Amino acid sequence: MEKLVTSNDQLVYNAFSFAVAAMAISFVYYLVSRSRVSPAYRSAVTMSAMICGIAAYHYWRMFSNFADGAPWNEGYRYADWLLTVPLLVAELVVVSGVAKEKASGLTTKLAVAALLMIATGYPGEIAESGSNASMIWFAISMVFFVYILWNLFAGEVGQALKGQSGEIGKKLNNLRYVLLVTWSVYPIAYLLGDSESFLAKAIGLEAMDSSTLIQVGYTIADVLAKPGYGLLILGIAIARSKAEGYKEA
Ligand code: RET
Repeated sequence: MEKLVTSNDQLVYNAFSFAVAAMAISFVYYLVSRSRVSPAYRSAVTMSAMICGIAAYHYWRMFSNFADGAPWNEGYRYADWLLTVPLLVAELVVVSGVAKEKASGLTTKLAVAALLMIATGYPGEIAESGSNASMIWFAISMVFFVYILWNLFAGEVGQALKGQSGEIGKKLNNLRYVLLVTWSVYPIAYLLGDSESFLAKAIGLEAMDSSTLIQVGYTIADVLAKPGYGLLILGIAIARSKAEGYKEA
């Protein structure tokens, strides 16, 4: 094993170690929390557990990869996102209050968009910094990103949310803003991590260790967007269960 010499390396090492712990314990927490919500919303909590379990595995792989000083494999991160991002949108539909007849079609649309967003981001991520390929794939991936956000704020999910007031309406509104803010970190980190990108140049990041920034940035965003977002989903599922007369086990 090579020594981790710089403070940049230590920062990445610690961030990955923290993420393994956060994801693993959240996996257990969501598994045992299923009985707190009525059967109608259990699939959402199950999906939170799946998301955190998948992430715990991938962060463990990234942590070991990094600690061993092996050549960096960005594929772990994208494999994780490919599995977890469609689940994140699917669990949102479960608690959103979209009519049952519409829910499965909507889940498919959003999950496919999420999949394509990640799949088209990957070739850009591994392309050379500042290359045309890096920016073209970024633009293609952004189209799917914007489509998902559009759906949450104006499309079918947006419409469903409009009709919901009170505590549940407020919680759902918070959920989509948390999604908006945490998900926006990814394309920004992508641009900052590409030291030749217009954004990195504009704020003078060329001289910085951009791979540290991108890895730590993605890690913080992942902890907020998976276990953190899962807490909001659980809160909505509990509120809906109560409103429908379910008694917590
Ligand atoms: C990429 C490539 C560049 C363009 C865009 C991207 C978006 C990534 C997103 C990832 C979300 C991940 C989550 C993970 C888990 O918890 C792929 C960086 C738009 C939005 C929420």
